[in-house]
Amino acid sequence: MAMEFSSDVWPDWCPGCGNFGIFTALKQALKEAGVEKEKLILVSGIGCSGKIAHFVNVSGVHTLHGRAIPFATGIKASNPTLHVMVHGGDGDLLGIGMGHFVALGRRNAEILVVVHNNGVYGLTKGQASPTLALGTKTKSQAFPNINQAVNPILLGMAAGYTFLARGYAYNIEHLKRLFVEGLSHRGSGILEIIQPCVTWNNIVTMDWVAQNTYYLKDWDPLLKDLVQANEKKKRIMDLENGEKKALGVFLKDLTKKTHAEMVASINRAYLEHPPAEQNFLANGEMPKLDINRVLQKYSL
Ligand SMILES: Cc1ncc(C[n+]2csc(CCOP(=O)(O)OP(=O)(O)O)c2C)c(N)n1
Ligand code: SF4
Ligand SMILES: [Mg+2]
Repeated sequence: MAMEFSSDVWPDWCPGCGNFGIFTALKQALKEAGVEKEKLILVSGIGCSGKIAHFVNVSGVHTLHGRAIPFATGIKASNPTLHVMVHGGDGDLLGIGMGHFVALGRRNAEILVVVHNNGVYGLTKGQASPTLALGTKTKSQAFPNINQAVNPILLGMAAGYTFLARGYAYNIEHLKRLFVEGLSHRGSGILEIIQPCVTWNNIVTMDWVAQNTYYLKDWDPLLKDLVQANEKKKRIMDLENGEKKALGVFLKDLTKKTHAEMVASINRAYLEHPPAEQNFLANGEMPKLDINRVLQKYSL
């Protein structure tokens, strides 16, 4: 099932890694949502999480540490008909890439940012990441964490993201629904996923998640009217200040224009003739670039 979205690259995450759950839920969601492979671009950063771009059989870029969002923003801006999603680790998106994380919320470009939140820098052997709670000591740290944690949902809300959700890597059915909803949202979205790292984070385990999370019930994420905005945001802050972490869709804000609509408001030709469909002329002629030579040079 959903095998058509598996590439022929072997997923080499550690056995039991939460990334497998994310991978499975994503493939099922793409199938259920009827996403055309050719229309989806998956952009990832550097980290264990970033490898997912090789494993999903869609177009993708495995880019630089912290720079997946600007890559994705450029792709979406040059061709607004594409579906674009970003996958990155908590270190990638909220450490080195935090400036870009905030900038995307301000733009409301239609990009879903998937935060693989494992509380550590998994690929580089388990250092504390920006989402690790103050005072936590995982097995690769000499001392408990002395820094306050960043909350991706609250930071995303402050930055202006219009879709906010949190899932859990091992609840594939629930996570699949979050992916489907996030992919259909018209605006910048964050899907934070609690992703156990079985090798380095011995604190956020399946037992920890069972005891410290709950599923949102009777919660309406829709925001259609600016008058309700402050009340809705205050309620999300109250949820996030609770002792346990809520799982589900917090916000689906339909009050803001998308980045593409904003660009079109200052450039009327933009949506009809986006940059990806324009010819690049050099001295009135197409430049003589043989793209096949470039592709041959960099292909395996
Ligand atoms: C510019 C730059 N700085 C540092 C690194 C080293 N580095 C590689 S992955 C990584 C952190 C990975 O942590 P995270 O983003 O949380 O991803 P995870 O491995 O946990 O999925 C770091 C610091 C790098 N590759 N490039
Ligand atoms: S180090 Fe952690 S995050 Fe990386 S593959 Fe292994 S279990 Fe997964
Ligand atoms: Mg991480």
